Amino acid sequence: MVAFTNIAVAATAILGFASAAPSAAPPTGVIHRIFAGSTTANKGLHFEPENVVAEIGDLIEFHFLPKNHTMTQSSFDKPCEPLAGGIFSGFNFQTPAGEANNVFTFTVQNKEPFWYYCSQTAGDHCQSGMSGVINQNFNSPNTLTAYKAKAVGTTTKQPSANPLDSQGGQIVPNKAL
Ligand SMILES: *[C@@H]1O[C@H](CO)[C@@H](O)[C@H](O)[C@H]1NC(C)=O
Ligand SMILES: [Cu+2]
Repeated sequence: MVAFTNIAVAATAILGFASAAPSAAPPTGVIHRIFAGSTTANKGLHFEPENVVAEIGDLIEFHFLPKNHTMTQSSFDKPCEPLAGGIFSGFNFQTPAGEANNVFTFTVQNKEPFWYYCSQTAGDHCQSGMSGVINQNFNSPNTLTAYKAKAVGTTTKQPSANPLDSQGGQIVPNKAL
């Protein structure tokens, strides 16, 4: 059991090195704050701002509003489905009122469009339009509007067996509180 765990850890380390390491890009110092949830738009099922342009090395910081949202990376082609190895906040940010105590952050590693959604199934958040994009290609038909249209009628899939498991980013205290 111990040996197996060690092998798993080593494999993760090697994979992390072979692909883009999460902290590879030198930080620019620019922070983009995105709110998961809303007090005004779409009955709360909304990321604000939902369409962000960011540079490599910029920090993305998700702040969570009521009640129980996630940030889950997907592909454009499969809305409401986690991207294998993608970034996931986990269900770690429940809050009855105001911002959650922690935020979820990661650094932008490339200029490829980064599609994401909320994987809360109670209330079908993704199908209801709770999705967003970082670095949409504005010359492509792959728009956020198209993503949302495609999301309708899908079934949300969860990224992992344990809903609290996050990956690809960091859970850190919310300095805005
Ligand atoms: C938040 O939602 C997830 C997924 O539906 C669920 O597993 C978890 O228990 C919820 N947390 C709270 C505090 O309601
Ligand atoms: Cu949500």
